[in-house]
Amino acid sequence: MSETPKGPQKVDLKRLKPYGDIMGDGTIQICFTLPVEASAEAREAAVQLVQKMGLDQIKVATMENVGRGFSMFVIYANVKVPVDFTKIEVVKVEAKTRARDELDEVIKTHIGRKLVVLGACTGYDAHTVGIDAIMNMKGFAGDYGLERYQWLDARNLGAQVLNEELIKLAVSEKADAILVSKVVTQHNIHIRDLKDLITRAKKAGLMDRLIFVAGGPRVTHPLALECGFDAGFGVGTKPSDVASYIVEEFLRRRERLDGIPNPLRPTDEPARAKAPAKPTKKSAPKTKRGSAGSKLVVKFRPKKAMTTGARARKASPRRKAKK
Ligand code: B12
Repeated sequence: MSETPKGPQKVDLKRLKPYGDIMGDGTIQICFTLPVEASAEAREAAVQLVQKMGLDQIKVATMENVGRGFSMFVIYANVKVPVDFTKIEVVKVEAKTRARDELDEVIKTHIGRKLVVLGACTGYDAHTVGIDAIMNMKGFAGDYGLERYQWLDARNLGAQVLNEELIKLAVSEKADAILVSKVVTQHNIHIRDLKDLITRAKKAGLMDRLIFVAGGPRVTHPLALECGFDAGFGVGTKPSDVASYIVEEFLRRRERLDGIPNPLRPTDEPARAKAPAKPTKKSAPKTKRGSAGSKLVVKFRPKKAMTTGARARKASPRRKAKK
């Protein structure tokens, strides 16, 4: 048993380590399965693996057989290396999550019409649960979906929607935002499909006004930016996070394009000048694909994110058009 520390334990943010029972001890719990029966040899193999991961003070808390020929381990061990928390910067979606009532009120008062939001799971992907969680009336984790908002005209198009169909609908329905769910990531199909949508949107001249939001368990905000989207949301996203972003981004963009003051702009932030007739082309910040970590914090991202290489991507697989 370790001694109970006296007084408040000070966190060293420059040398941040996991917390076990003493500040800075670096204790973590790991769980994995080995494809061998539980035995003294299996235990030793597990310990050696954890040692090779660079951890020390290894304690095997649990070793159990799981099915025939497999053993499952729960191990406590200590991380030796810290991270400097004071140097961490993350590219984040720029929006404060607001309540549904507040957002409805903002749209009603400051926009005066319903914002049209189209949601779809695109390409070959048939995983609708994620986009349903965001769009459907009942919502997700106690948070009502976008269909429940009085001032959002939210339409869930379901699964396997073709990018070209989505673009056509965006034009005919005068959509303000497109929400794309990508769950299957095999062979990076999610990236190809997302980029393909943006290429089509650019050809259709939709990039200035339309807000592009991507989501899915392996989608991160930096990845979405890399694909030319405006924002990306991952695991645990709630509908109100997305609605808040759409409303804020709509108002930011309107200020930039039309010079109409953004009522949600923090008072300490300067107003954005009206955009020139031809917006200057700037690249999106370079980010590490799929990682949350990055050197840049994006305050406002101008509409342009595709790299030259991205244009060389192949078309996404498509389902056959409905008759
Ligand atoms: C249910 C399920 C299915 C169901 C889908 C039913 C349906 N109507 O959706 C069925 C059985 C059809 C299915 C089929 C397949 N599946 Co499946 N499936 C799953 C499973 C078990 C759960 C997914 C889920 O519903 N999650 C719950 C939702 C709420 O979470 P979520 O999607 O992450 O959504 C949240 C966030 O990501 C975010 N979000 C999601 N989308 C969006 C969009 C926007 C705009 C925003 C803002 C946010 C957002 O918000 C949500 C709420 O917080 C996962 C494994 C798992 N445990 O995750 C495998 C999984 C996704 N499936 C997988 C695979 C491989 C397949 C198949 C290819 C299997 C096969 N060989 O046939 C097929 C593919 C079919 C197809 N054409 O797409 C793999 C994908 C691997 C990969 N990364 O590519 C997984 C991970 C299983 C695995 N471990 O192998 N599957």
